[in-house]
Amino acid sequence: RALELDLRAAFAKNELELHYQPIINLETGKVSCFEALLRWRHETRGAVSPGEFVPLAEEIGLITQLGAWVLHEACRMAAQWPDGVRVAVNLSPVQFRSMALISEVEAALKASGLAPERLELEITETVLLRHTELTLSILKRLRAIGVRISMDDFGTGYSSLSYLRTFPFDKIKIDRSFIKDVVHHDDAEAIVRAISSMGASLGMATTAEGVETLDQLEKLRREGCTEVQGYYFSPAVHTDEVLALLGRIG
Ligand code: G
Ligand code: G
Ligand code: MN
Ligand code: NA
Repeated sequence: RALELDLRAAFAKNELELHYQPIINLETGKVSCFEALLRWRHETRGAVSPGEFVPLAEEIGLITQLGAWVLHEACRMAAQWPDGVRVAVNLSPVQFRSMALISEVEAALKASGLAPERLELEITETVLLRHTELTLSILKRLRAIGVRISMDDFGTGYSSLSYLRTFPFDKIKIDRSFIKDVVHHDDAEAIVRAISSMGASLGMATTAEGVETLDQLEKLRREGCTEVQGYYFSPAVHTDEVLALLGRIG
């Protein structure tokens, strides 16, 4: 398949980039973290979404190498940011099929000199769906290194709640489908409130994803979310723009 060959070539030629989207702590009003998001500008197709090429990379067995590159690159960049600012990296379920993930994380931290506390790893519940025992032991080892673990896209799967009992996540990222409706739909608002309060009881931070308007932001603050992320503040930006953005948002 053409796209498969192009993806392999793009990776080999170092044409994939990481962009960084700020996450704002509502207590301090400052950027606490940047989420690293893959970007690929194809010569003729233009921008190809990671929603399209990440599943392809998983299918063709490229995700292990690509995931390792993402970890190294994200840690290398974050090591140049101010100390209080962390970086969040998305992990694919495929990366959890082997213990090698642990040594990749250790290698990325060592090579960059980034403190483990400044690295957050985002996983979706798909990761916990299969190979649960292996996954849990990997998560525990990662936690022992000192990195933080976030549950991404929370609320979209069919047993999200049970996973909060299986593993003590540091953070819950509330899926943007709930945030989209939080202003005009009482049920979405009630769900966001319940997740925030549950997070607080369990000692987990709660990040609202996909915040696009001031109305949403104010509602989320009232409902007790601890962090917000979305186009209202900024889309993911090129690495060269990170420091300027920190100057603007704080
Ligand atoms: O940035 P965007 O909304 O287009 O991302 C689409 C999807 O691709 C999201 O689910 C996001 O988590 C995923 N994604 C982006 N970058 C990475 C990455 O570095 N690794 C993995 N595994 N997924 C990523
Ligand atoms: O699954 P994950 O949460 O990692 O995916 C992040 C995706 O969400 C990225 O593709 C990113 O571009 C997208 N995104 C980030 N902020 C917003 C937003 O405010 N609105 C919408 N619609 N998408 C967003
Ligand atoms: Mn994510
Ligand atoms: Na998400």
